[in-house]
Amino acid sequence: SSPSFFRTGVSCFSPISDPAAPNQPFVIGVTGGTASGKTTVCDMIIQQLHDHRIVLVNQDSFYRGLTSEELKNVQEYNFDHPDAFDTEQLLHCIDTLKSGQPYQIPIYDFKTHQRKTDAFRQVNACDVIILEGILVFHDSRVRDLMHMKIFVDTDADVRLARRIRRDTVERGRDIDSVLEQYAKFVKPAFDDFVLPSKKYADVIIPRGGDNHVAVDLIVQHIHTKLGLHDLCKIYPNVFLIQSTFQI
Ligand code: UZR
Ligand code: MG
Repeated sequence: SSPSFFRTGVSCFSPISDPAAPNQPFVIGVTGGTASGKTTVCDMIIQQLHDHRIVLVNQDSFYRGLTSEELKNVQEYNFDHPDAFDTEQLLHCIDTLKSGQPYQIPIYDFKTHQRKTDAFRQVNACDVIILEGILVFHDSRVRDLMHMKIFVDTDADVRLARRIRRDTVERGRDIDSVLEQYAKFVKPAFDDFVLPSKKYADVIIPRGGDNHVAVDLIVQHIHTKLGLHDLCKIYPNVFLIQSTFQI
């Protein structure tokens, strides 16, 4: 009997090593409650992955602009509900980037609750897409585009304190309106939509951006995946080969 070699039928790893689409970017989803440190965690990941082409897509960019009717009653508008986002457009954005095409991401203004009509952020082909936002795990079609799902888990009191500071300093709001909106919309939507989406996470990061160990581990994992990904790009037809002996 002579040794025979055969293909296991599995390439380097799935799903981005799918030989039909060897150049697809690695998609990471990052969610968590408002002001949990999502953006900080994304920035830390991006800093450590400096040798790869990374695009950060923020779900906030896909807020629908409010109509003049909605603007008249803005304190009644629920920005924390999944319907506040244009999810079809977000899906189109990620699909376009996955196919290697550039995409013009809208620019949303938190002060006017409108999209800029004359400006976009152009993003180009990349190795990694990080999709960040309070409700990026809500829609199964968006979830299904992700290869890695991260939930940033920060205590509600810490988040509220940060939210007050951010909304007053950066988003031109007064404390009373922030607290009212928090009680009326932000907290209920967290309980109804954000927290239940934690079950889809592959990784849960306690304490958000303060957790350097968690971010290091995540970055190591992405490096491993991208290393294999690069090999798949160079040798798209090389499959894992296993030797067996036939008797
Ligand atoms: P992050 N938001 C506003 O306050 N104004 C807007 O025009 C659009 C969104 C808030 C939104 C949500 N809710 O809690 C938060 N409210 O932005 C999401 N109320 O942003 O993920 O950075 O916390
Ligand atoms: Mg943020």
